[in-house]
Amino acid sequence: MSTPSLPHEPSLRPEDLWPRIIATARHALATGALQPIATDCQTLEQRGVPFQVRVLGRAHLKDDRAKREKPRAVPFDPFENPDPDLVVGGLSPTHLCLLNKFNVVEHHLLIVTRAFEEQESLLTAADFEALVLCMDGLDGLGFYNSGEVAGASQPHKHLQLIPPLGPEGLRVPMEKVLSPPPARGSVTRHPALDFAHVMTGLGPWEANPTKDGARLLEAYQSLLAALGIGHKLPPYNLLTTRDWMMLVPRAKAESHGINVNAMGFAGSLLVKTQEQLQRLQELGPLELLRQVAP
Ligand code: B4P
Repeated sequence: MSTPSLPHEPSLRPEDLWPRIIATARHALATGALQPIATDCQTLEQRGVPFQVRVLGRAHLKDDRAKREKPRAVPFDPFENPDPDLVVGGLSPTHLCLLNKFNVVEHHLLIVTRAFEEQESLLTAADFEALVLCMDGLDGLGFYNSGEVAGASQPHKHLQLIPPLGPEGLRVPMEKVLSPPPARGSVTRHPALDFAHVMTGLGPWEANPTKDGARLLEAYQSLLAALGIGHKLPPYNLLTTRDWMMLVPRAKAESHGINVNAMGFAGSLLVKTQEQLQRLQELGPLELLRQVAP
């Protein structure tokens, strides 16, 4: 276990986050540290959800990368000593904010622990406080893929945050059917969504990282309790905005060759080929989500 040897610079302030993201991304593109993955984006509407389906321009996903990269004697942890060109800034004594090196969505953030922690471990007050520090500056979707079956490829603990995907100013396509969010403290299932999930409302955002972090932690614990999950965690995806939180327990990593991570349940899917796109059109996105989270 080691801590990145980055200087403990003053923590990022919410108002500085967006300009820092833009400046870091510009620099990281110039140095080649940032390697965006090009996709074509199409809309596939089902039951009122305008799913965004991104179709890969070239082989670049984890399966393809693994085939091309030389095997390493010791597994490589990209978050142990992150590339300084990708570091947006320090968030707290325990967490850093980085750019996702292989981003599909622009300005995709990773919120990683400075010291190694398992991706499968329970999320803590410190994790949520770091996440809300970023959500204060960027009102998007925060998410967590816990376990390989839930889409995680890196075992070092990392939450993720993406800017609003739309359409029409929505944070994510799924918000088209999720608003208004449930009341704070009430745990529900959305009747139009067939995949396994529970969700809750978060009440008004206070722009106070300690209070908002505590509220997110309380919501997360209530969702785990509603599913009867104790300390032995199954693979799951957690999705959160400033207004609502959803937890999806996972049975399978993929169906019909299409991998699904938390973004799928937000209404954004990624396919590798035109054949997969056609399969998805025949099946319908909600059926794909049901098959990986029955
Ligand atoms: P994980 O939780 O472990 O995995 P993931 O987001 O599902 O991405 P994965 O790595 O499995 O990517 P995939 O090929 O399927 O997150 C780890 C993150 O760390 C990844 O985002 C990875 O890119 C990033 N990372 C790896 N090495 C890094 C380094 N040295 N420095 C900084 N970051 C590093 O998919 C490729 C890309 O497509 C990923 O960015 C993923 O987020 C994105 N993507 C997957 N599904 C998507 C969807 N439905 N819509 C839009 N984008 C999607």
